Amino acid sequence: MSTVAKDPVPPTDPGLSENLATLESHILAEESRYPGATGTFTWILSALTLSAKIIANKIRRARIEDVLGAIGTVNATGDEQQKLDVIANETLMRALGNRAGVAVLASEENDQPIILRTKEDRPYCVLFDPLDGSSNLDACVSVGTIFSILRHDTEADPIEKSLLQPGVKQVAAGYILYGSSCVFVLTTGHGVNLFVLHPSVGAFILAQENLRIPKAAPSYSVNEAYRAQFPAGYQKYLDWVHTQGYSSRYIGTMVADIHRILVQGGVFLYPPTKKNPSGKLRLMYEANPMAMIVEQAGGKAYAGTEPLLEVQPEALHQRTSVIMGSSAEVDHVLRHLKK
Ligand code: FDP
Repeated sequence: MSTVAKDPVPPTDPGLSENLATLESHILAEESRYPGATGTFTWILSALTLSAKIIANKIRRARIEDVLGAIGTVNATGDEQQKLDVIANETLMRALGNRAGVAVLASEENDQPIILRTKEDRPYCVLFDPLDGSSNLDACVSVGTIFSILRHDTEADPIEKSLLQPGVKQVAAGYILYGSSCVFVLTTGHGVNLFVLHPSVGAFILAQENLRIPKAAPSYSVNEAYRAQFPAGYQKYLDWVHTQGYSSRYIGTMVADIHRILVQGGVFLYPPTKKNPSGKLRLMYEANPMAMIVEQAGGKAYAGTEPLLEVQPEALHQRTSVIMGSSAEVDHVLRHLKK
């Protein structure tokens, strides 16, 4: 008896979700829900996606084009600048600098913010760390770009003060992780969406909507080499996790460590140390945007025992300690800090 061959089922392309959307089309669709929206915000995001594609491309070719290594200068916060830090910074400045909606730009790589215009028709300030984890570049480890978008305060005098708003005031925040794939994670205050760069098409495609961080996962991420310098509560927490069967993961690029935690759960810590008594990470363009994303995904973020997003900044480049991740894991740390 002969068997009748069934029609072959066409294979599903794992790169394509059912409703194909790019980051820009997704934002435009969201914007259409708000009457009176002008599209200004979408243009700012398009400058960020353009920068991300250029930076991703440059990173991929860095060794061939000899743009790895330090350039012998230090940035506004005293870190040694890598060639790619400067390239990424210039790319973002050039892309964002001609967007009509931006009043003030601020970068980790520049001492002073760049004032573009003070008029009310420029509603936003954009702050960024062009290349987080850049000391890892020579070793081909993942790096990232982090950004925070604030509403411009036209009353601020001098205008730089418009930037000094606590993280709760952010209207949007996100990061681009240049890893085994290039992902763009974005929140506009209504959950977190994840887009992946399709390398041949050159577009960020929506891959996951409303990303939620696992509530708990026995994993912690900290540079444990500094343990003896940490305040006692953090040391007690580390003693505790060692008895609980936790695993430890530390990439040394905050964006990559927090991205892993967003997807798999756990907690990221950068406590105060003797060298950095207020913590190492920069509040306004590293900790605040990552905290907004983690909280929008259902996690928690603290600076010591204070909710991170409530910290009132006093200076653009101010540092902070950081505890962020799955809510139950952050609670375990806080419990030990409060003992
Ligand atoms: P980098 O200096 O390479 O830019 O933001 C600073 C940062 O990296 C974070 O990405 C990273 O988590 C941290 O510093 C690593 O610091 P340690 O080497 O002190 O652990």
